[in-house]
Amino acid sequence: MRIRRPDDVQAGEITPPALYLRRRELLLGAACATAGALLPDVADAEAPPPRPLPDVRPGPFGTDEAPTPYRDATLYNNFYEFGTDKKDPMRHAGSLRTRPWTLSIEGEVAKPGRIGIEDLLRRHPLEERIYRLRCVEAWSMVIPWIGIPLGDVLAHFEPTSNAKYVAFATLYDPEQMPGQRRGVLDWPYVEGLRIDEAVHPLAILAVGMYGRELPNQNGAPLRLVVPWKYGFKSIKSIVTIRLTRTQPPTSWNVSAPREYGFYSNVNPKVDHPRWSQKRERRIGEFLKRDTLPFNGYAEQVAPLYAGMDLTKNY
Ligand SMILES: Nc1nc2c(c(=O)[nH]1)N[C@H]1C(S)=C(S)[C@@H](COP(=O)(O)O)O[C@H]1N2
Ligand SMILES: [Mo]
Repeated sequence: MRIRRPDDVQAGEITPPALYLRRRELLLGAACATAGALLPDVADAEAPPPRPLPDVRPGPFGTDEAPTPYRDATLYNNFYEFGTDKKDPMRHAGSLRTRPWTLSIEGEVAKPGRIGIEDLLRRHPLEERIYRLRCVEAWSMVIPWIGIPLGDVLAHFEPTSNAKYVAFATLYDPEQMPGQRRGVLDWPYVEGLRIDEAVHPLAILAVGMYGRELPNQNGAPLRLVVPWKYGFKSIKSIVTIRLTRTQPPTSWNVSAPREYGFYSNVNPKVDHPRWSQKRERRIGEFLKRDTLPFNGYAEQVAPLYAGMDLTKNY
């Protein structure tokens, strides 16, 4: 497993966007051709793939592993706002209205403000990052995300020197998100990062995947992707980002503090109290594979945790 770094990418390797998107169409086409093999209820509930995102350039830090088929990445999801079954988000997330959508940036910033999703897309160039997503439940996927470095988004609002952490919140609207009528988690879903983690160049706000906008079940129109942390840190359908002086609460830590810590770095040496984190099953594969420290991104992110005991700060 090899992580590509920016300087690894040869000029000739960079596919022109038009060609690139056509390649994605083929990928999607091939994936959709297997639809007939599915249970009818699943096939019926499936929304058509969202709109293509133009002008996406290849970003740094991708993996050269094969992406998970689009269909698997869009019907095996965790998004408790739409139910706790893996297929619930695909079945029910159609009720989420992703336009208009406003992101609010608050707290320890010199210029707090709100920005609409379309303006955000106009303001920042879009990059593709092929990253693994490793769930705490010991499955993983490889997703060609499209996004914006989180640090670039934050910079526009000018974080103050008091900004030590970044807190994120998902939309709270039980009418659009029927799972919020049930007490499985405290709503809205919240997550947090330390500021140095948030501005690390690997952390992105994703607005698309597989050459297209995000499907609702994957966290449209805007979600966090922090590839060296367990999947649950990648909060979906974000409406608020708040810079704070103190460590913010995170949904899974609040619900089960013994099982989920604030850091949640992928760590094969720290087992979940109820199961091992040493291996993982790549969705679509049969045999398990070894889980890598920091999900394979140790070279880039291990220095962020120098001197910390990661068995205590799990
Ligand atoms: N708002 C919200 N964000 C969320 C979740 C959720 O239930 N609600 N689930 C998390 C978990 S546990 C995982 S593994 C990933 C799954 O992302 P995917 O469905 O796109 O694979 O989303 C994370 N983000
Ligand atoms: Mo997860």
